Amino acid sequence: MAQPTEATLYVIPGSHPAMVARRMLELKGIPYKRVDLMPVISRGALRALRFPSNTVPSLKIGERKLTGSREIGRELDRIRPEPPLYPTDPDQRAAVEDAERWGDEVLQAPVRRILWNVLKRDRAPLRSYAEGAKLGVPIGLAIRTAAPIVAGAARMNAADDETVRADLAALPGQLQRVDDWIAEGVLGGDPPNAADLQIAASLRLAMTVDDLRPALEDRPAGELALRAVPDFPGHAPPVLPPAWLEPLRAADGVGA
Ligand SMILES: N[C@@H](CCC(=O)N[C@@H](CS)C(=O)NCC(=O)O)C(=O)O
Repeated sequence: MAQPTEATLYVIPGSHPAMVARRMLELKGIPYKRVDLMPVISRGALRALRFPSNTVPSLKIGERKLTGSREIGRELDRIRPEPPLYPTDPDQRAAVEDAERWGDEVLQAPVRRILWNVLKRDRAPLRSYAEGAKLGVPIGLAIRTAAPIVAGAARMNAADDETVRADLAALPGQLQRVDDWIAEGVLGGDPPNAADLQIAASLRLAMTVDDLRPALEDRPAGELALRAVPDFPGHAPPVLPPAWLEPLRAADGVGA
């Protein structure tokens, strides 16, 4: 079996799919070098490095270059089968792959939009999301000059008020879906599978946002997030309009 010689993971601080790849590498016991990129600027850097696409996570492992949390999960299972990220039973694997796809294609984007909307309102928490990152410039300078990057990222991710308010209204149904998958045994095993990591990273990022945390923390989805992704840097104090959060308050039982 071919063993990876060297692994380098390209991330953006605070990126939830990048956290998926980090946890996969950790669980597999594969040592790697982490390269932190600034959002927006990351696109040009990854293009110049000739990755298949220009988003994070992107991973160079041995001679292979991969982009995408799901692609990375499959490659890591191929080169280092234990512990498996995908079940061997075909039906169980199909269920895990469905949940993983949903985590990538449905849950990731609204959480990303909510965070950029939050940071557009208050840039101060940016520093906390960059904790431990090496951006090539002093963190304080990177943060002080980040206004155009935050504005650009919010625009590129369509983190406008109308979309984010709709995202918040949809979140309770999405949390219920995760709770249901946990009850069915698709999610929540030990060690976590690829879908656990995919979904937990998004929920864990959501839990760094004070406006969202109460809706997550006392339910199976929140427990999964904390277990599968114990450490996620960042903390954003309340900043969203209270009326936008009413659907979440109803879901967490406060004011229901
Ligand atoms: N669905 C992809 C999403 C990748 C993605 O969109 N990553 C974001 C960071 S969370 C990114 O690279 N954005 C580029 C940018 O902000 O310029 C995956 O799971 O790998």
